[in-house]
Amino acid sequence: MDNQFPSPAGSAELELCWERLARQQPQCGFGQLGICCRNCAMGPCRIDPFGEGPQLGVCGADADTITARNFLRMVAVGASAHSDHGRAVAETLIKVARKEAPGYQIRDEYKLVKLALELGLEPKNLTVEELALKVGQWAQNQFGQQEGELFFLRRAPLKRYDLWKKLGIVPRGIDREVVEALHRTHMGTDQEYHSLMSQASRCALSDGWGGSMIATELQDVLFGIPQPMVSQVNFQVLKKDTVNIIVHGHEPLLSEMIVVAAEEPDLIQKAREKGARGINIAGICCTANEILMRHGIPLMGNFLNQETAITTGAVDLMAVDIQCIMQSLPAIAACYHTKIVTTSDKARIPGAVHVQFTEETALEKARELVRQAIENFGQRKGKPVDLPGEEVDLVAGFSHETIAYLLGGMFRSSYRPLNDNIIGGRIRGVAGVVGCNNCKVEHDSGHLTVVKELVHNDVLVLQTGCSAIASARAGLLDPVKGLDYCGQGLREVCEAVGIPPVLHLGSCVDNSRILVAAAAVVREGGLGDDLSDLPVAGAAPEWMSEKAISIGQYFVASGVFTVFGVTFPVLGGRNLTHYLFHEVENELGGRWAFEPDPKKMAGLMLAHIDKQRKKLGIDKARERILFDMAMRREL
Ligand code: SF4
Ligand code: MSK
Repeated sequence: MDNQFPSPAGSAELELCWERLARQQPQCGFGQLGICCRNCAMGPCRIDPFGEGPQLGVCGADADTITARNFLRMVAVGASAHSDHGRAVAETLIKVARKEAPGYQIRDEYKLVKLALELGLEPKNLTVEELALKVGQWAQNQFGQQEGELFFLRRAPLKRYDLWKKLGIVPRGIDREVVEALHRTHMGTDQEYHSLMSQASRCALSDGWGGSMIATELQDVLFGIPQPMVSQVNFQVLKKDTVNIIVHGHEPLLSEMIVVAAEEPDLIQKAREKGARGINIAGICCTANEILMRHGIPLMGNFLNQETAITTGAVDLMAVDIQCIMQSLPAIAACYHTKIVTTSDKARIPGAVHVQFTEETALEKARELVRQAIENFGQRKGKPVDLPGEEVDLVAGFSHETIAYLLGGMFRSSYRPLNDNIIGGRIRGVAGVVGCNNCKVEHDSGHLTVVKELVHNDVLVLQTGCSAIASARAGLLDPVKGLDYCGQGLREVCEAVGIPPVLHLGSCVDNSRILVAAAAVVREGGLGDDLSDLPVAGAAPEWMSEKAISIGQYFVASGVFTVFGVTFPVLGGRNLTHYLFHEVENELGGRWAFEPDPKKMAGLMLAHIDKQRKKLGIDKARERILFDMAMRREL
């Protein structure tokens, strides 16, 4: 519960999330265990976890049903958030194709054509716009599709796809699975926890291999496939003498335009006239990750930095879009000069200024926001600015395509070197460490303990979201400094290829890149024929969002061992907990685990990776060969 930052520059009385958490104590134990239900007006009902009080709700629902319904609702909300993000990108692509979105362009025609060919479209004789329209409309249809199956499921290994079919959990359409999840949790509908969990898998798969994947793919088409680039992270990326704009949330649609507007000479001139050296943009949360990956815009911080960013006194305007935005921001900003601007009709906050973003007027609105920030710079009027810490260098921008290029080269891009190094034992396994901050845990400490322990034990770590920002701040995304944390085997590979031991793959929707990369590793051969055969594990050490539950469930349903820290939302349903932590592995090949101690969490992941290596017959120590220059060149 530590706030590692200095007290706010403007007011000693200001309450931040840590103080509000303290005021919430003691938090409801029934809620923490997932055994309260308010799904109908005969409730709210709660189950006594000690077995002495009521064991059934008024309708007869037991602890497993109640926890399963609550869990499924979390998956549905998480999947809807990611997928609605994907829908917005599809709509933008369509508007760009119809020339209704001035300011945007299709930056990656190569990815558009590649995607079109995968979809079975014939790009020949079509203009880029005509092709983009077809791809955008295809994506839109994936949301409303009523029958059949989502297209991207076929990117999974055949064995996995067949398993999903056999289990009857193939998602039909994205919206349909979210709606059915909500329907099943209505009072008196699905009251069998296995059945509810099947829908949790189907709904979560419609996120990971559906809505999130659509968001990632189409953002790459519109804004370009990320390429590795150098940037910085920390409070120091804000500058005392520039107009500072923070973009925060998840969608890159408006922030891309803010980046364009901030480079326009007349706006820079205006900023200078106000006494600023220039216009500076920095990001928080996943909007930050999106524009970091494609423009190298620096990271101010992650989820738990959104309030402390304002308390630096250096933020002239914070533009927020959707998800993970605290309602407290306008109240905190009121103690400073910062202007909080909401930009999505889906995410309004009392006390914030609202500037409605539309694709048709995006650049115009972006300029308006930059102008407001410039005006507001004048309101600082010599008030104290406190920028703690140091700027830390990082390299980000690792899409699944660029990882293949880096490993295999532009002309034979391939995951073969990765597979060979896993088989040879230089790389023990691969871990996805993702997810939020949670103020119940010391800021970033869960992420950093897990990641450092993994790389020390030769596990290559793939990251997204706020977890990646935590590692960036600790220097783990620096290809030189990051090596200090590595075991010898991982270090040799990272040195040879020139990558950090922790690869930043992007925002929360970009967890879909991890799925695609894992499928490519299976396809490359030598490590089994399903995702569940791989020596890989997933973790969200400091999760807080319902989106994390959806991500966890689609990882588990894709065959991945997945550990969450902080708390786990079904612990009051004993049978359900046993099912998710143990039995489900027999069906899906993946399973959940809960471990609040990050060191032990890493231990569980390493034990799983070793178990997988043994099953694959690659657990025997091989003779260690140090790479000479010729071998490095070959790699
Ligand atoms: Fe209680 Fe059942 Fe209504 Fe839930 S659905 S509030 S358990 S009566
Ligand atoms: S922003 S979902 S706090 S990772 Fe994607 Fe961070 Fe979690 Fe939001």
